[in-house]
Amino acid sequence: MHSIVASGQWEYGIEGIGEGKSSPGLSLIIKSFLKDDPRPIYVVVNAGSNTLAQALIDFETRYSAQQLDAVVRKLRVFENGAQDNAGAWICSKYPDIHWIRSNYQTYCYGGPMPRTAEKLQVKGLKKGPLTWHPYAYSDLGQHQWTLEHVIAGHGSLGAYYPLRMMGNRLFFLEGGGTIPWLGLVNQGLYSVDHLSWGGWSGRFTAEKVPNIWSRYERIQKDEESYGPFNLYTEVADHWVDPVTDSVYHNVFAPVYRWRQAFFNDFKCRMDWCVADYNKANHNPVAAVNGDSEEKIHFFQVEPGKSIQLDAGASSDPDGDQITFHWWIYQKAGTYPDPIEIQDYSSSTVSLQIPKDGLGKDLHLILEISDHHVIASMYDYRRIVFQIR
Ligand SMILES: [Ca+2]
Repeated sequence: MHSIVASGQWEYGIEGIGEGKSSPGLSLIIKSFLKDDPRPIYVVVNAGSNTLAQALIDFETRYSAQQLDAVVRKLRVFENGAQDNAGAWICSKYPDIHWIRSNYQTYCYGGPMPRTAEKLQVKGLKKGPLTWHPYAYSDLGQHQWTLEHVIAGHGSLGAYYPLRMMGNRLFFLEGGGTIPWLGLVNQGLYSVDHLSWGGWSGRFTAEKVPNIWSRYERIQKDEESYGPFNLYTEVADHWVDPVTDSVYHNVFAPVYRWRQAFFNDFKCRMDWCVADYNKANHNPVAAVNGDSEEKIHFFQVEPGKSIQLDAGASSDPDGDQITFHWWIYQKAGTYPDPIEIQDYSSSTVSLQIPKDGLGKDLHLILEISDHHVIASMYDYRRIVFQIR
């Protein structure tokens, strides 16, 4: 662990960068810039991005403009909460950078805090869907769930799981930095290069938008002095919780809609730390028309065409029974009207491509879950119909 973990800049914010202000963290970042590897470089920023800022300016002084440009284009940065002024500074100085700023969704792993919900005028169920049964709908209830399923009896890794304490008070379940990585768990559902499609990391704008400020006023004041900057920012979903029929229409819903699945995933995966294979649950594997590769499927279709898809080759490594659920992720696509699916809970599905859909895209999600005594685990495939 010590070879891949290092401290970043010693001071806070942009004041902490400049010539000669080195840190072990920035050396690690530059090492990743220099790797001969065509894949994107994912960076999750928790708290502050000034180590990344210093890495970029150091790289700029030591390497060519072309090398810098290639690095900037490889980066996929997910900034949690814009907690220092370096994010806007980087976006203003390096406008081609792929920068995702989440001021709110990223806190929806177990939250948000009630005061955040109030600030955004989110009424009703402020903590989102209750996914930590049978414990209370409270911060304490979440921590009791974590104690049972993560911290106690799950080996040394589970025992390290931190309690989110401020002073002597418990707050919602710790998950800082988790949401940005969660999307990558489902390569058949999520694409970091198509943020408006949504997934376990939430849902964002399809294009960059200007001057999305930090939620912290003190930081916003600094950001205003850097000049314009553009980044991807979070968007709202409409979602009805199938368990309670509670209706959510807010910026938290793109994460809430997956929360039962990722809480179950967390619970089952923690068993893998200590249990024999046949005593634990494992994810089912979805298949579309016999193809079980974990990927997003694309089909070019004509308007008005009738489509059939078959998920019958989906399987479960534990031999569990599988439930099928096909649904249209309307906001992920560009066709504006709702489309009804008749056989939505069958292993095969029929879909009528709308006659007026020319030029639009339609996102069908195949969601499968297993029946297991520990908890249901999920798998997904996104099918993108390009109506041409
Ligand atoms: Ca299973």
